[in-house]
Amino acid sequence: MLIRFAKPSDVKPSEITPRSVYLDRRAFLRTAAVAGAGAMLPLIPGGAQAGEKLSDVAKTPYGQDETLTSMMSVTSYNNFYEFGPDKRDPSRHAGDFKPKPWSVKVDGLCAKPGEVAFDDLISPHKLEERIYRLRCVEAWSMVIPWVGIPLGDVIKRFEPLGDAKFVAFETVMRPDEMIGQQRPLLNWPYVEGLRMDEAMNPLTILGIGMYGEVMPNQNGAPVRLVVPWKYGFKSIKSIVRISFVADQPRATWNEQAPHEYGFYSNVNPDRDHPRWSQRRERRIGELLKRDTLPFNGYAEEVAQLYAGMDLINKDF
Ligand SMILES: Nc1nc2c(c(=O)[nH]1)N[C@H]1C(S)=C(S)[C@@H](COP(=O)(O)O)O[C@H]1N2
Ligand SMILES: [Mo]
Repeated sequence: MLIRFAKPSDVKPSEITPRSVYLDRRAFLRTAAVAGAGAMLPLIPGGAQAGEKLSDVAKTPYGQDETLTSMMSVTSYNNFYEFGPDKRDPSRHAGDFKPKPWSVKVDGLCAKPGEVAFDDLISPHKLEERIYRLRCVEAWSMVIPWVGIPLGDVIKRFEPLGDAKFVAFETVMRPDEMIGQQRPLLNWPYVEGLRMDEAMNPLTILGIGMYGEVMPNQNGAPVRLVVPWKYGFKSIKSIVRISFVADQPRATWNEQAPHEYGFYSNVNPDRDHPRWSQRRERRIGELLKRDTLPFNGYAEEVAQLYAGMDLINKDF
């Protein structure tokens, strides 16, 4: 599904960022200025680290034909139960979360395990901007210009062994900074997993930013998974541990309600959630619903990973 490629130097920001985003950003800056003066701030993306810019980000062809969801929506309508179960909770409560310093423990079935500082995890790789659709299991979706690096390139550096069939991920546990973790909303810490070939697929990235800036706290600072063909909950936020394992690892929502949320959770309009249809979705910021596409529109790249599997009844 590769679309026309333009050299990074050919693409001006004005060509890749729809006008609505600029307008929205101006509105954000205005509100932020007012908030700085001490006014109340219902719509401030609280966790945004003052919009620290990321430099040296290569443009890619991914999603160049898409209309971006506004940064305001993406940073104020979130699922991040560590900060509370309401969509507004993360932007309200993530402001005091400290994503620096950060390190990630890499362990399990690999030749080079270790505890890696955030910079050492990321800096050997070239940062890319990729515009991906994110489809939540709750039937809404967004289009987000992520900044990140292919997970597969990172994985290779740790030299996983032949019997490592899955990769397990774990979110940080910090009840002092994450008020949602002070209650048993979920079985903390949040965990997720991918099969090794899913983790190595070129579409899968470790996201460290969005809209050209470092990852806002409410979106999973400083590093999260982005797996665009799966329901949003597979894209685990604020990762502190990556483990190579032989057997299918635990996954938080799958464990919570196995008949509702499968381990694979590939976006699938033909498989209803037991309590609602997955046929259509509402793009945040749009009025009319649109059809949900198999594998969230990425079938060409990933459908072959599931050849012969029962994606409705067993391997959903
Ligand atoms: N640790 C953690 N990761 C998480 C979640 C969460 O509650 N905790 N929510 C998931 C869900 S359901 C979705 S839809 C996406 C939302 O990402 P966004 O807020 O950046 O849009 O994050 C996913 N990652
Ligand atoms: Mo979600």
